[in-house]
Amino acid sequence: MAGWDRAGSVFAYCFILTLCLLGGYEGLERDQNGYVMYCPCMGRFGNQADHFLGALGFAKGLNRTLVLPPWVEYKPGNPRSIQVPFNTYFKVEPLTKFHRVVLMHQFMEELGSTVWPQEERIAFCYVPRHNSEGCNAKEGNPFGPFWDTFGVDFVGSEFYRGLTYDVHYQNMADKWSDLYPPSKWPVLAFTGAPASFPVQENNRGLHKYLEWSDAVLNKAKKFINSLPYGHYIGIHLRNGVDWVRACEHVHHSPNLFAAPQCLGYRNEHGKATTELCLPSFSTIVKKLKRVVKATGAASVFVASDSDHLIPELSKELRKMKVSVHKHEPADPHVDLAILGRSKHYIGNCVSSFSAFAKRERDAAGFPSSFWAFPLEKEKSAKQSASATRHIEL
Ligand code: GFB
Repeated sequence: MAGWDRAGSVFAYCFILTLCLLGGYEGLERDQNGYVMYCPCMGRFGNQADHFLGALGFAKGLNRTLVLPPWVEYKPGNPRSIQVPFNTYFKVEPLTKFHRVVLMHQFMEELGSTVWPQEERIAFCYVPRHNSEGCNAKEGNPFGPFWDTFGVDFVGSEFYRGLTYDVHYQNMADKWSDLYPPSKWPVLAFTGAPASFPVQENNRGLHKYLEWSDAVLNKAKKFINSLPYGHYIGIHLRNGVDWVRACEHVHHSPNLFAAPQCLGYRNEHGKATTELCLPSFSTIVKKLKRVVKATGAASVFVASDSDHLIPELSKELRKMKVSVHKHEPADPHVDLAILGRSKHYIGNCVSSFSAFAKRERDAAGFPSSFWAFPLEKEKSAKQSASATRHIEL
């Protein structure tokens, strides 16, 4: 996917200018209540989407317009992140049903120099970063490339120690407004997302305002139409090497990454297990067969960052006359849109990528479940050892 390059900027500028001349467009009006701006500088798509919902809730709580940041992507071998305009993947209009938003490039082109003059560009962070006295908002990748995309340099730092992003909590929104009134601070520009990870429970429902762009949706629909006639089940297999390594820490992190989506935010439904994070092939086959049987599905769609297990799953489901498919070329957003539209979805509870499809389906009232959940008690090492001895006897 192409980034926000020079040709794109020139084209957009000409397009907006033509609209102004033909349609009497008078440009963006300044929001006197101010703006929230941030760099989605942590993680990949799943993490950024969690943060986006939090930032949307935060901007609403503060009654400031949310500046929609581009999505930050990384290409192997490229030392600088690529910034993909927000509306490449999502429509802007549905978000406005919840709150005021503006695309970042539009804000910078039309209001950047007046609302947020260069000499007033202050970076917000909780505490100083990188052993320095300031936010160092442009230090490292993707921080520098992100702000460079819009020609932003900061002249100072502001630490908001003592304040949190939880505007659902007591009078936190008032505290922000008292300390940073929009008349004096028209733009709160955050070094990272003003949101927690994983997404706070209160903000999960905001997902209903995230609708795929036509470009993503059309690719997903084309693929769905190519599947055999009948229902399909969508499954997410997160099994790349980064994930295998991450799952090794599951016992020390009982609510790792997105795990609260099934375990509860206070581990009400148990602690993360290895099977929950990295389900074995037998766990996958057992659950998949059960769901296929219950729904009468004709096919299975597999989304994966690494091994789709197509031959292995096809073999297991042959007797049930169910075929197994993946989308090519690999495209994370199209994969998610296809998962979001299946008859039933089985995701990985720990993965924030999986969590995106679960939230989209929850908003639409579609059913989903997770690998290895509800939890079965994992055998302790002692029990397994004694079981092995027993078999040997
Ligand atoms: O989205 P994400 O933060 O989810 O990062 P997790 C995983 C990335 O892997 C996605 C790719 O953004 C995609 O680029 N990916 C994962 C996939 N699943 C699929 C898939 O089904 N199809 C395609 N096409 N691509 C965690 C991070 O990833 O992984 C943590 O949250 C950490 O920060 C950990 O990096 C190791 O939550 O799954």
